[in-house]
Amino acid sequence: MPMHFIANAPVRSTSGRTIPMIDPSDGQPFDEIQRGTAEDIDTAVHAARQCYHAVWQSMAPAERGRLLHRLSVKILEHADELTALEQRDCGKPTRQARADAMALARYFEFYAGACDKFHGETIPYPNGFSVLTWREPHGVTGHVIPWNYPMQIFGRSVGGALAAGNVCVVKPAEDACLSLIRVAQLAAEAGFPPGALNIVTGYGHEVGDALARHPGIDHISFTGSPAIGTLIQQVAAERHCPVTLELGGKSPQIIFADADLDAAIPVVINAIVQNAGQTCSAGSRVLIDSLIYEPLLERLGKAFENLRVGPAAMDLDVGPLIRQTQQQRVWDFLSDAQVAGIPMVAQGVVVDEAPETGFYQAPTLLRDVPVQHRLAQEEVFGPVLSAMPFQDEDHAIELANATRFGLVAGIWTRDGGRQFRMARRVHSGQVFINNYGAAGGVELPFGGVKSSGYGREKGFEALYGFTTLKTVAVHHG
Ligand code: TXE
Repeated sequence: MPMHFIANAPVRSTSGRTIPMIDPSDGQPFDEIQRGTAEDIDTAVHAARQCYHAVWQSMAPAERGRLLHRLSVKILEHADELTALEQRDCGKPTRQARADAMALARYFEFYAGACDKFHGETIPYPNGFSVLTWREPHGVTGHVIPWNYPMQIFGRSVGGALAAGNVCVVKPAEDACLSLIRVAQLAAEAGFPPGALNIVTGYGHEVGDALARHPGIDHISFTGSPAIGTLIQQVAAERHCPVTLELGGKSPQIIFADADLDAAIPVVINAIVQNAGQTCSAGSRVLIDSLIYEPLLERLGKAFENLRVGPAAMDLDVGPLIRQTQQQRVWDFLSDAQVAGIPMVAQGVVVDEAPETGFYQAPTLLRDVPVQHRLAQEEVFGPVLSAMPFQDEDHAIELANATRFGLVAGIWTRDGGRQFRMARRVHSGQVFINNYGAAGGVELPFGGVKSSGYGREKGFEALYGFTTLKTVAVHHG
């Protein structure tokens, strides 16, 4: 049975209780994880702190980099196993789960190289002073990981934190954590000292909350819902603990009449059906130039009808949703759409082989979605794309910015001036022009504005968030 992983050893929860793991493809339990407690978090934080003071803090950055690189290699060596774990846990089609394992390895490869290349500055200063800045790790960082991309979000968050010189306590989501327990074991095999990377599983309101409240946690990185992000922020504020929040979005794909539609269509579809739409950066709104609204909707509709949904192992276009409550959430949005008279353009097909007990949802394209409707305002976190027409650039920007979120925007146009005008005016942390996601490169800083959160992970930029700056002024006469 999977255990917590603390100080390089499997640890049973002090609760003596477990949580069943459910396979989203058939809705059946297939394993159990530890139902952690505040006491378990305390044990992990102490192990981390001891490691930080005894070993990690004094380790040469290049040596830390070698450890991260060895972990990256181990992940590649175990890519099939990690793919299978993630697939079972999350219901991901094989290609997606494998891509996630590869991305995880790449994060550790990237951050391995960053360890000994991140440093402070000297500042020109008069009157016999030398002034310099040191980039210092926070110490023990806490990471609350969601279930939609466990390996990827672990890689971007924990990879950056370790590279910056922190040690980590990780609380994966209760729905999907098997791959991360395995990665922590691999880290131990790679030579990580006991306590550098610790995993405590369990429910958010129990271990997640205990992690956020623990005085031994010096920084919290949270990816999840806006509601829990707010809670974490409040809890952290009580002891002025810095927080990085990534809280999802309602990201627009803006398509002008002069766009290369052959290029745009598959990307627009993938941006909403990848991982069954359970992606923080999902392109869940498509804003279409009124000049091409009808013909483009027709083409998108045909593409939706060709999408096939089924069990993860069948490796179709779309797998199941993570759990029944998530399926119910998507159904609620769709029934609200029906009540509001929002027209459905097309739906994909759930294949006959999909067990009735699995959490399947056919990808759905809706049109003329009113900008104030919750379908245009809230994250569905399912394969539901809302289309709406715009008249000109101003109107497109008005619609694009009319939500409380600001994570990603896609802009499709051949007009160079318009590309930059739109990119400047749209409220988002990332803008992709004539693409969406830039193939997810780990080098690209990622994060949001407004209710999508703040702070950046991925890329070199993440290292700023995972460190604090100390200014040192020396007077030498
Ligand atoms: O998220 P939660 P849920 C959005 C998405 C989805 C909705 C609900 O719209 O439909 O959130 O999903 C931990 N203190 N996103 O309910 O609860 C929890 O155990 C500390 C967007 O699954 O926010 C898990 O590890 N931690 C998103 C993590 O928070 C707590 C990814 C996320 O769970 C906690 C996931 C607490 N009190 C959902 N309560 C994205 N940005 O990608 C829960 N958790």
